[in-house]
Amino acid sequence: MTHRKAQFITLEGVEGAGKSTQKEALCRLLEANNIAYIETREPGGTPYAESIRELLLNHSDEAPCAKTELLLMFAARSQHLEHTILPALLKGLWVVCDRFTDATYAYQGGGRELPMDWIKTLETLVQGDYRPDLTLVFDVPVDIGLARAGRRGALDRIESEDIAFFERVRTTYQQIAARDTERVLMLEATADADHVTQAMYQMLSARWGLSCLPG
Ligand code: Z5A
Repeated sequence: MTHRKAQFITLEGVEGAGKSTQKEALCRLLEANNIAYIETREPGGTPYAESIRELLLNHSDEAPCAKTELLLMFAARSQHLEHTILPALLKGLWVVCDRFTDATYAYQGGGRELPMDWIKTLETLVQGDYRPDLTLVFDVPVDIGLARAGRRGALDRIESEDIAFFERVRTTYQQIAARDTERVLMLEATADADHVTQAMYQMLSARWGLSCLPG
């Protein structure tokens, strides 16, 4: 039977893991199953939160320190949750979101090495007990992901970090997936995009009883 309760789905991974590509494929699957949804992203997802995104990602003479970066991620998230995510779910729309709080654990906790309990405290402050229903982590070796992302052109402020930073990000995602197996599904994303899409469709069909699109 098809699962009809509106779901909050997040997509995660290191740069170039293919989140945006697979987000489009996921949306096609929802459409084929007549499921109404919104697409959104973090940081961002409301005009105010998109302004915070610019502050976070643009290069500037004064870069935010790690604590400022962490607080801005949650400031944007608070706005996004209140003005976009929760209203959509209340209307019965599924929410497909490119990154959410797992990215904060991975980038600010893993990458920047800020204490994970700070992130947990802010998560509780901003979200209470609220968590995504499903998180898809696209896992790819850092060098492959960065090579894919690099082909897109100029790198933003966070994309300009070194390899060791992104290795810590990847390891943190792997740890999250190993710990929270009910909510988080990890997909091996080194293969070509169509293979990754088919693996994702099979996982989602099994979870929600959706009809798969033909390959
Ligand atoms: N950030 C943070 O630090 N803390 C937080 O709490 C949050 C975010 C929420 C913005 O993320 C930045 O904010 C991000 C983390 C940080 N920073 N960095 N650095 P974003 O999601 O907006 O941007 P991104 O992570 O840089 O996404 P991305 O580079 O666009 O990656 P992607 O969406 O995973 O990949 P893609 O666009 O689908 O694909 C990239 C290219 O590879 C493209 O040319 C595709 O055609 C190609 N591709 C995709 N899949 C494949 C496969 N399977 N094979 C070959 N080629 C492929």
